[in-house]
Amino acid sequence: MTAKIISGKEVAQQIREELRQEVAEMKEKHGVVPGLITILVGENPASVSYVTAKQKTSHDLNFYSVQDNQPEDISEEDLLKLIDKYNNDPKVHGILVQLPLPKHIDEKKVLNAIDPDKDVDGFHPVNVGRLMIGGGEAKYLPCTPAGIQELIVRAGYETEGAEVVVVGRSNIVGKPIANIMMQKAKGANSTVTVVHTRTRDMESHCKRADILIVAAGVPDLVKPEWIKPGACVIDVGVNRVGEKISEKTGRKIAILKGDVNFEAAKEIAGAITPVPGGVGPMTITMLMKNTVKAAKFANNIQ
Ligand code: L34
Repeated sequence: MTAKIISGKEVAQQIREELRQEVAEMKEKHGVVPGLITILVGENPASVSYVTAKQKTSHDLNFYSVQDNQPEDISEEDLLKLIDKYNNDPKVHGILVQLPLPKHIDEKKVLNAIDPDKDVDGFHPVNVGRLMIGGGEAKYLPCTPAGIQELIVRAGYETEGAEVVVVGRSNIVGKPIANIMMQKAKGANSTVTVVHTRTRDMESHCKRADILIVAAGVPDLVKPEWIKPGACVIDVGVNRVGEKISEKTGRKIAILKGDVNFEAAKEIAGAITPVPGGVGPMTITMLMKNTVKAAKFANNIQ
Protein backbone atom coordinates (compact mmCIF):
# COMPACT_ATOMS: atom_id res chain seq x y z
CA MET A 1 0.00 0.00 0.00
CA THR A 2 1.30 3.44 -0.74
CA ALA A 3 1.45 6.03 1.99
CA LYS A 4 -0.85 8.95 2.41
CA ILE A 5 1.05 12.04 1.29
CA ILE A 6 0.84 14.72 3.95
CA SER A 7 0.67 17.99 2.04
CA GLY A 8 2.18 20.68 4.24
CA LYS A 9 1.34 23.08 1.46
CA GLU A 10 -2.39 22.41 1.78
CA VAL A 11 -2.46 22.46 5.58
CA ALA A 12 -0.42 25.67 5.53
CA GLN A 13 -2.97 27.21 3.18
CA GLN A 14 -5.85 26.35 5.51
CA ILE A 15 -4.12 27.83 8.53
CA ARG A 16 -3.24 30.95 6.55
CA GLU A 17 -6.91 31.44 5.71
CA GLU A 18 -7.78 31.24 9.40
CA LEU A 19 -5.04 33.73 10.20
CA ARG A 20 -6.18 36.12 7.48
CA GLN A 21 -9.61 36.28 9.16
CA GLU A 22 -8.04 36.79 12.56
CA VAL A 23 -5.85 39.61 11.28
CA ALA A 24 -8.82 41.34 9.65
CA GLU A 25 -10.78 41.09 12.89
CA MET A 26 -7.90 42.45 14.96
CA LYS A 27 -7.61 45.43 12.69
CA GLU A 28 -11.33 46.13 12.70
CA LYS A 29 -11.97 45.67 16.40
CA HIS A 30 -8.72 46.87 17.91
CA GLY A 31 -6.93 48.82 15.19
CA VAL A 32 -3.94 46.48 15.58
CA VAL A 33 -1.85 45.24 12.63
CA PRO A 34 0.72 42.49 13.34
CA GLY A 35 4.25 43.71 12.57
CA LEU A 36 7.09 41.44 11.47
CA ILE A 37 10.72 42.29 10.69
CA THR A 38 12.89 39.72 8.94
CA ILE A 39 16.61 40.47 9.00
CA LEU A 40 18.82 38.80 6.42
CA VAL A 41 22.60 39.12 6.62
CA GLY A 42 24.38 38.37 3.34
CA GLU A 43 22.96 36.53 0.34
CA ASN A 44 22.97 32.80 1.05
CA PRO A 45 20.60 31.55 -1.71
CA ALA A 46 18.61 29.24 0.57
CA SER A 47 18.17 32.01 3.15
CA VAL A 48 17.13 34.49 0.45
CA SER A 49 14.50 32.01 -0.75
CA TYR A 50 13.11 31.36 2.77
CA VAL A 51 13.04 35.00 3.81
CA THR A 52 11.37 36.02 0.54
CA ALA A 53 8.66 33.42 1.17
CA LYS A 54 8.19 34.70 4.73
CA GLN A 55 7.78 38.26 3.49
CA LYS A 56 5.41 37.26 0.72
CA THR A 57 3.20 35.39 3.16
CA SER A 58 3.14 38.18 5.73
CA HIS A 59 2.19 40.66 3.01
CA ASP A 60 -0.57 38.31 1.83
CA LEU A 61 -1.92 38.28 5.38
CA ASN A 62 -1.84 42.10 5.51
CA PHE A 63 0.81 42.38 8.20
CA TYR A 64 3.03 45.41 8.59
CA SER A 65 6.06 43.62 7.27
CA VAL A 66 9.60 44.72 6.48
CA GLN A 67 12.54 42.87 5.00
CA ASP A 68 15.79 44.33 6.34
CA ASN A 69 18.77 43.23 4.20
CA GLN A 70 22.21 43.73 5.69
CA PRO A 71 25.58 43.20 4.01
CA GLU A 72 27.59 40.04 4.72
CA ASP A 73 30.27 42.15 6.44
CA ILE A 74 28.00 43.99 8.89
CA SER A 75 29.69 44.12 12.31
CA GLU A 76 28.20 42.26 15.24
CA GLU A 77 27.84 45.56 17.04
CA ASP A 78 25.81 47.12 14.23
CA LEU A 79 23.57 44.07 14.01
CA LEU A 80 22.94 44.24 17.77
CA LYS A 81 22.09 47.95 17.44
CA LEU A 82 19.62 47.15 14.68
CA ILE A 83 17.90 44.56 16.86
CA ASP A 84 17.72 47.06 19.67
CA LYS A 85 16.02 49.54 17.34
CA TYR A 86 13.31 46.99 16.51
CA ASN A 87 12.99 45.90 20.15
CA ASN A 88 11.94 49.50 20.84
CA ASP A 89 9.63 49.94 17.85
CA PRO A 90 5.99 49.49 18.93
CA LYS A 91 4.84 48.72 15.37
CA VAL A 92 7.09 45.65 15.42
CA HIS A 93 5.72 42.62 17.28
CA GLY A 94 8.04 39.99 15.85
CA ILE A 95 11.75 40.03 14.98
CA LEU A 96 13.41 37.24 13.02
CA VAL A 97 17.11 37.04 12.21
CA GLN A 98 17.51 34.41 9.51
CA LEU A 99 20.14 31.77 10.34
CA PRO A 100 22.89 30.87 9.65
CA LEU A 101 24.84 34.08 10.27
CA PRO A 102 28.35 34.77 8.89
CA LYS A 103 31.19 33.32 10.99
CA HIS A 104 32.38 36.65 12.43
CA ILE A 105 29.04 37.11 14.21
CA ASP A 106 28.24 35.28 17.43
CA GLU A 107 24.82 33.72 16.81
CA LYS A 108 24.08 33.28 20.52
CA LYS A 109 24.70 36.95 21.26
CA VAL A 110 22.34 37.93 18.46
CA LEU A 111 19.54 35.61 19.54
CA ASN A 112 19.95 36.72 23.17
CA ALA A 113 19.55 40.36 22.09
CA ILE A 114 16.01 39.88 20.75
CA ASP A 115 13.30 40.86 23.23
CA PRO A 116 11.83 37.47 24.29
CA ASP A 117 8.33 38.93 23.80
CA LYS A 118 9.22 39.63 20.13
CA ASP A 119 11.07 36.36 19.61
CA VAL A 120 8.62 34.79 17.15
CA ASP A 121 11.24 32.17 16.22
CA GLY A 122 11.22 30.89 19.80
CA PHE A 123 15.04 30.73 19.85
CA HIS A 124 15.74 33.02 22.82
CA PRO A 125 16.90 31.05 25.89
CA VAL A 126 13.89 32.33 27.85
CA ASN A 127 11.51 30.85 25.28
CA VAL A 128 13.54 27.65 24.99
CA GLY A 129 13.27 27.31 28.77
CA ARG A 130 9.54 28.00 28.71
CA LEU A 131 9.07 25.28 26.10
CA MET A 132 10.98 22.79 28.21
CA ILE A 133 8.87 23.57 31.29
CA GLY A 134 5.75 23.16 29.17
CA GLY A 135 2.14 23.47 30.26
CA GLY A 136 0.86 27.02 30.02
CA GLU A 137 4.41 28.29 30.28
CA ALA A 138 5.36 28.03 26.60
CA LYS A 139 4.82 31.27 24.73
CA TYR A 140 6.27 30.83 21.26
CA LEU A 141 6.91 27.36 19.90
CA PRO A 142 9.75 27.35 17.36
CA CYS A 143 8.22 27.38 13.88
CA THR A 144 9.50 24.17 12.28
CA PRO A 145 8.75 21.92 15.29
CA ALA A 146 5.32 23.54 15.76
CA GLY A 147 4.58 22.83 12.11
CA ILE A 148 5.71 19.22 12.45
CA GLN A 149 3.42 18.59 15.42
CA GLU A 150 0.50 20.12 13.56
CA LEU A 151 1.12 17.84 10.55
CA ILE A 152 1.30 14.69 12.69
CA VAL A 153 -1.94 15.51 14.47
CA ARG A 154 -3.77 16.52 11.29
CA ALA A 155 -2.59 13.29 9.59
CA GLY A 156 -4.60 11.51 12.29
CA TYR A 157 -1.70 9.80 14.08
CA GLU A 158 -2.09 9.04 17.78
CA THR A 159 0.84 10.59 19.60
CA GLU A 160 -0.03 9.43 23.10
CA GLY A 161 2.26 6.56 24.06
CA ALA A 162 3.67 6.48 20.52
CA GLU A 163 7.33 5.76 19.87
CA VAL A 164 8.67 8.95 18.34
CA VAL A 165 12.20 8.82 16.98
CA VAL A 166 13.90 12.09 16.08
CA VAL A 167 16.95 11.97 13.84
CA GLY A 168 19.12 15.03 14.52
CA ARG A 169 19.70 17.21 17.59
CA SER A 170 19.84 20.77 16.27
CA ASN A 171 18.55 23.69 18.31
CA ILE A 172 16.19 24.63 15.47
CA VAL A 173 14.49 21.23 15.01
CA GLY A 174 15.76 18.12 16.81
CA LYS A 175 15.94 19.33 20.40
CA PRO A 176 12.72 21.36 20.39
CA ILE A 177 10.58 18.75 18.59
CA ALA A 178 11.78 16.10 21.05
CA ASN A 179 10.73 18.42 23.86
CA ILE A 180 7.34 19.15 22.34
CA MET A 181 6.47 15.49 21.73
CA MET A 182 7.41 14.41 25.27
CA GLN A 183 5.26 17.05 26.98
CA LYS A 184 2.26 16.06 29.02
CA ALA A 185 -0.15 17.56 26.53
CA LYS A 186 -2.58 16.87 23.72
CA GLY A 187 -0.82 16.00 20.47
CA ALA A 188 2.19 14.89 22.53
CA ASN A 189 2.61 12.41 25.46
CA SER A 190 4.98 10.38 23.29
CA THR A 191 7.99 8.27 24.19
CA VAL A 192 10.82 10.10 22.50
CA THR A 193 14.22 8.88 21.34
CA VAL A 194 16.75 11.24 19.78
CA VAL A 195 19.41 9.75 17.54
CA HIS A 196 22.38 11.64 16.09
CA THR A 197 25.82 11.32 14.52
CA ARG A 198 27.25 9.53 17.54
CA THR A 199 24.40 7.02 17.91
CA ARG A 200 25.69 3.45 17.75
CA ASP A 201 22.88 1.86 15.77
CA MET A 202 20.60 4.42 14.17
CA GLU A 203 18.76 1.84 12.12
CA SER A 204 17.47 -0.21 15.08
CA HIS A 205 16.03 2.92 16.70
CA CYS A 206 14.36 4.13 13.52
CA LYS A 207 12.76 0.72 12.97
CA ARG A 208 10.87 1.08 16.26
CA ALA A 209 9.36 4.43 15.36
CA ASP A 210 5.61 4.89 15.01
CA ILE A 211 6.45 8.46 14.13
CA LEU A 212 9.83 9.12 12.54
CA ILE A 213 11.01 12.73 12.34
CA VAL A 214 14.13 13.21 10.28
CA ALA A 215 16.06 16.47 10.50
CA ALA A 216 19.66 15.60 9.73
CA GLY A 217 20.34 17.59 6.57
CA VAL A 218 21.76 14.53 4.80
CA PRO A 219 20.02 13.50 1.55
CA ASP A 220 18.65 9.94 1.62
CA LEU A 221 20.09 9.27 5.08
CA VAL A 222 17.09 7.16 6.14
CA LYS A 223 16.82 3.96 4.12
CA PRO A 224 13.41 2.49 3.32
CA GLU A 225 14.16 -0.65 5.32
CA TRP A 226 14.58 1.51 8.44
CA ILE A 227 10.90 2.44 8.32
CA LYS A 228 8.33 0.47 10.29
CA PRO A 229 5.42 -0.46 8.00
CA GLY A 230 2.60 2.05 8.48
CA ALA A 231 4.75 4.62 10.31
CA CYS A 232 4.28 8.36 9.96
CA VAL A 233 7.42 9.83 8.39
CA ILE A 234 8.15 13.54 8.67
CA ASP A 235 11.03 14.59 6.45
CA VAL A 236 12.46 17.93 7.53
CA GLY A 237 15.49 17.89 5.24
CA VAL A 238 15.63 20.47 2.45
CA ASN A 239 18.84 19.58 0.67
CA ARG A 240 19.89 21.48 -2.44
CA VAL A 241 21.36 18.74 -4.61
CA GLY A 242 21.63 20.54 -7.95
CA GLU A 243 19.87 22.93 -10.31
CA LYS A 244 17.32 22.63 -13.07
CA ILE A 245 15.32 24.88 -15.38
CA SER A 246 11.80 25.46 -14.10
CA GLU A 247 9.12 24.34 -16.56
CA LYS A 248 6.85 27.09 -15.28
CA THR A 249 9.13 30.10 -15.33
CA GLY A 250 12.07 29.01 -17.50
CA ARG A 251 14.42 30.15 -14.73
CA LYS A 252 17.09 28.19 -12.89
CA ILE A 253 15.83 26.66 -9.65
CA ALA A 254 17.32 24.36 -7.04
CA ILE A 255 16.65 20.63 -7.07
CA LEU A 256 15.51 19.78 -3.54
CA LYS A 257 15.78 16.45 -1.78
CA GLY A 258 14.74 15.35 1.67
CA ASP A 259 16.62 13.22 4.21
CA VAL A 260 14.45 10.22 3.31
CA ASN A 261 14.30 8.40 -0.01
CA PHE A 262 10.71 9.44 -0.73
CA GLU A 263 9.90 7.13 -3.65
CA ALA A 264 10.96 4.01 -1.77
CA ALA A 265 9.71 5.13 1.65
CA LYS A 266 6.18 5.84 0.45
CA GLU A 267 5.72 2.15 -0.32
CA ILE A 268 6.31 1.29 3.35
CA ALA A 269 5.19 4.25 5.45
CA GLY A 270 1.57 4.90 6.35
CA ALA A 271 1.97 8.62 5.76
CA ILE A 272 4.86 10.77 4.63
CA THR A 273 5.67 14.42 3.97
CA PRO A 274 7.13 15.34 0.57
CA VAL A 275 10.06 17.69 -0.07
CA PRO A 276 9.29 20.32 -1.22
CA GLY A 277 5.73 20.98 -0.08
CA GLY A 278 5.91 19.27 3.32
CA VAL A 279 7.38 20.82 6.44
CA GLY A 280 8.81 23.96 4.71
CA PRO A 281 5.51 25.76 4.09
CA MET A 282 4.42 24.92 7.65
CA THR A 283 7.52 26.62 9.08
CA ILE A 284 6.52 29.82 7.36
CA THR A 285 2.90 29.54 8.47
CA MET A 286 3.81 28.96 12.10
CA LEU A 287 5.93 32.11 11.99
CA MET A 288 2.80 33.99 10.93
CA LYS A 289 0.85 32.39 13.76
CA ASN A 290 3.49 33.42 16.30
CA THR A 291 3.49 36.97 14.96
CA VAL A 292 -0.28 37.25 15.36
CA LYS A 293 0.14 35.90 18.89
CA ALA A 294 2.86 38.47 19.61
CA ALA A 295 0.65 41.31 18.40
CA LYS A 296 -2.13 40.08 20.66
CA PHE A 297 0.16 39.86 23.69
CA ALA A 298 1.50 43.33 23.07
CA ASN A 299 -2.02 44.77 22.91
CA ASN A 300 -3.69 42.66 25.59
CA ILE A 301 -6.07 41.10 23.09
CA GLN A 302 -7.49 37.74 24.18
N1 L34 B 1 15.89 32.38 12.28
N2 L34 B 1 16.46 30.82 10.68
C1 L34 B 1 15.55 31.33 11.51
N3 L34 B 1 14.31 30.82 11.63
C2 L34 B 1 13.93 29.75 10.88
O1 L34 B 1 12.71 29.22 11.04
C3 L34 B 1 14.84 29.22 9.97
N4 L34 B 1 14.51 28.18 9.11
C4 L34 B 1 15.53 27.18 8.79
C5 L34 B 1 16.80 27.93 8.35
N5 L34 B 1 17.05 29.15 9.12
C6 L34 B 1 16.13 29.74 9.91
C7 L34 B 1 13.67 28.30 8.05
O2 L34 B 1 12.93 29.25 7.90
C8 L34 B 1 14.88 26.41 7.66
N6 L34 B 1 13.77 27.23 7.23
C9 L34 B 1 12.95 26.95 6.11
C10 L34 B 1 11.87 27.74 5.78
C11 L34 B 1 11.09 27.47 4.68
C12 L34 B 1 11.36 26.40 3.89
C13 L34 B 1 12.42 25.58 4.20
C14 L34 B 1 13.21 25.86 5.31
C15 L34 B 1 10.50 26.17 2.68
O3 L34 B 1 9.58 26.87 2.45
N7 L34 B 1 10.82 25.15 1.86
C16 L34 B 1 10.09 24.87 0.66
C17 L34 B 1 11.01 24.92 -0.53
C18 L34 B 1 11.61 26.29 -0.70
C19 L34 B 1 12.68 26.35 -1.77
O4 L34 B 1 12.35 26.21 -2.95
O5 L34 B 1 13.84 26.58 -1.41
C20 L34 B 1 9.46 23.50 0.80
O6 L34 B 1 8.44 23.26 0.16
O7 L34 B 1 10.02 22.68 1.52
